[in-house]
This record gives sequence, structure tokens and C-alpha cells, in this order.
Amino acid sequence: TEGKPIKCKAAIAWEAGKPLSIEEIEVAPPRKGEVRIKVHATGVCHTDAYTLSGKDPEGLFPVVFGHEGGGVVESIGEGVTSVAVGDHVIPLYIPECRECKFCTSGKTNLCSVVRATQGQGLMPDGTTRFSCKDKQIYHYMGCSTFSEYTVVLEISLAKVDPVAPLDKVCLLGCGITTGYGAVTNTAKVEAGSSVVVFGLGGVGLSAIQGAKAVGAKRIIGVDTNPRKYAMATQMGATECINPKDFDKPIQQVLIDMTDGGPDYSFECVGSVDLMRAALECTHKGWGVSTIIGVAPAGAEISTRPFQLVTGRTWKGSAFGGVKGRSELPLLVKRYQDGELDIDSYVTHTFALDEINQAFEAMREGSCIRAVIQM
Ligand code: NAD
Ligand code: AHE
Ligand code: ZN
Repeated sequence: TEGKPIKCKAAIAWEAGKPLSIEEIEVAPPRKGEVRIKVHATGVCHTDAYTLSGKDPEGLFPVVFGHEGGGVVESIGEGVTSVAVGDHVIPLYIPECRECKFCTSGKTNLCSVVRATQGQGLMPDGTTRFSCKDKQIYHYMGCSTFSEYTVVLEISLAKVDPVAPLDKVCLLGCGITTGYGAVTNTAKVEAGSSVVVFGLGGVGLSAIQGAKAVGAKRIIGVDTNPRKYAMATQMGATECINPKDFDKPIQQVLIDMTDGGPDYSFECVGSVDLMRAALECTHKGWGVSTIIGVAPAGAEISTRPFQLVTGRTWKGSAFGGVKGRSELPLLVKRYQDGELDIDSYVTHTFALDEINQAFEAMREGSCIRAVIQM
């Protein structure tokens, strides 16, 4: 039977820098290889605020943001076989087609089959499934979870245990997986290592959790907001420091604290100055620094080449190097087994109507993750 459009509520960003507005939108039925899902919950990630701000070179408007969701399959398009109506799913902004040269390389999670159209806010056939007031509305990062219903590709869905609470495991759709995976997959931090994490938001706290899980000996959290230290300590930080408390550059402070610098560092803020500090603080000869934060259009990193000549390595990580369809079910299991903390991250919950308050909470600095319950 032919699917029908669904009218539902969504938060639309009509233009950069303006609050989102709750509108009735029409969500078209899923086409070939697509799945329509009822979104049950979604986190709000700093990246949503970044693109809303207008600093993302790929930002498009009007758009439905949101890329940290959990939902239930409402209907499937032609040819969809890996998920069925009623399945619980987490949308993935990095798909996993299992066929492209990236997926088959064994070297990366950056599946690229649909990256071009995804970056243009479109489904692979070049159209969108959202409309409002006779206008086409763009998709965001292939997910658009700030809507009661959304359409996502089959290859962009991780099927998860239906027993797992979607208003918690939705956070595996971005922040938690990103920080945790950057430590365990990208940098491959070993037991006994020293680790510095710059930025103690949802991503940085998860890097700390990952570092603790692999047995890092010393884990130093760096943030300009001291309200983040209690959670960082709870996640496994052995110390927390504020760059504002020192006259010396933060890289020098860290080198002095750790007898030559940490083995690993992670930048979880999106500041190119901190990216430089994060590289330069690491230990001569073997230090590895991983960039996770997203910097604004036009920003560029720099350092003296000597920093690399003398044995430091600069890396980057997207979605923690995680292949979502294969690996997210394992992280869900780890959560269910009590080995991965997700619950502590949910410091705020809001209804979809209140979504601008979630952005406000993130700016205000008291919040780790706000979860929108649909
Ligand atoms: P967040 O806003 O929750 O946390 C950022 C933290 O950085 C805050 O605690 C803030 O106080 C701190 N901070 C700000 N300026 C600082 C400074 N100068 N020195 C030290 N700390 C400072 O953000 P989040 O959701 O945790 O995301 C962090 C970054 O990671 C963002 O740039 C986001 O866009 C990016 N991100 C990247 C990926 C990826 O796959 N690469 C995934 C998710 C998020
Ligand atoms: N559009 C931005 C890039 C944004 C970016 O780096 N995104 C991360 C995920 S952030 C999630 O909160 C990512 O996965 N990048 C890989 C990719 O292919 O986009 C810009 O600067 O153009
Ligand atoms: Zn994100």
C-alpha cells in the first residue's frame, strides 16, 4: 500500500541566528531505501547550535535540525530489508552502506555514498521529504530529529534493543559515542596512559569515560567553566583545571604537571587555539592529539612543524570512528550492563515546544545534555 504524508509538529529553523519555531509540517512517505520513523526523543548537541549560528559553511535554511535521536520505524520504502515497522532505531549522521570504498577499507567509518547530497540537506534523489507552508524544508546531517516524524535512509539507521530507553540511548546518536570512540577507536589509548581532555561538555565527558574504561592512569579535564568539574570527576577525571587560573599558556601548565606532557589529548571544544594547545602539550616523541571539536568556517589550525618533527601526531575523529549499524548495538548493551553511563548526562528534559530553552540551557553552561521528549 502506498504510504501517505503525515502532518506533525517540528521545530523549524527558518534562518540563521533566530530561535526555532514550532510548526505543523508535512512529512512525505519514505521512497526507495528510505525509512520513516516516529522520533521519541532527541538530544541537542553543540553542533546543532553551531549550524544554527550561521558559522557552518554547509548550513542551509529553512531546515529541521537534530542528529541525536531515537525512534520507532513507522513505515519503510521499497527495498528496505534491514529494519521493519516497530523496530527501535537510532539515526546515524554517518551511514554504513558496507559497500563503498570507505566502508570496505577497514580504515575508517566515514561512509561516503550519500555524503554529497546529505551535505546539501537532501535525500539521495535530490529532493526533501519535509514541507511547511508550501516551502521545501531541508534535512540536516541525514537525521533531522527535531520533528515528530522524520525520513532517514536505511543505511543511516542502527537497529537497537527495544528494551533500551530511547530517551537515554538517543545520546549514542552523537555526543557519547563521539567522545568515547575517539579514545577507544581513533587514538586507541592504552592502559596506564596519561590523557588530557579539553572541554567538558557531553563529548569531553565521554572521552573521559572512555579513558577510564581503557585504564588510563591520569585523566586531566580542562574547562573554563568550573561547574563542569563535578561531572568530569564522576566520569573518571583525576584532576580538573581552569586555564584562567594560570599566567602561563595552558600547554606549558600541562607539560609541567605531567613530566613532559600527556601521552594523549582530545580537543572537545571547537577552538583552533585550543587545538594548537592540545597538540603542543602532548609528550615529545609519542604524543597523540585528536581533534573532535568543530571549528567555524574560515578557521584554520597552525603550529610549528617542529612539533610534528619531534614525534607528536595530530589526528581527527568523526563520530568516534564508530560504524553505527555494526557498533551502536554494542554500546547500547554496554549501557544496559551498567558499564557505560548515559543517565548522568541528561541534566535537562524538555518538550518539543520548549526546544529553544534547550539551546538556552546549553549556552548558559549548567547543562550537559538536554533531551527533548516528543
Ligand atoms: P558543549 O557545548 O556541551 O561543551 C563544550 C565545553 O567546552 C563546555 O563545557 C565549555 O565550557 C568548554 N569550553 C568553551 N571554551 C573553552 C575554552 N576556551 N577552554 C576550555 N573549555 C572551554 O559541546 P559538546 O556537545 O560537548 O561538543 C563539543 C564540540 O565537539 C563542539 O565543537 C561540537 O560541535 C563538536 N562535536 C564533534 C563531533 C565529531 O564527530 N567530530 C561530534 C559531536 C560534537
Ligand atoms: N559542516 C561542517 C562540518 C561539521 C563536522 O565536522 N561534523 C562532524 C560531526 S559533528 C556532530 O556533532 C562530522 O562527522 N564530520 C564528518 C563529515 O563528513 O561531515 C563544516 O565545517 O563544513
Ligand atoms: Zn553532534
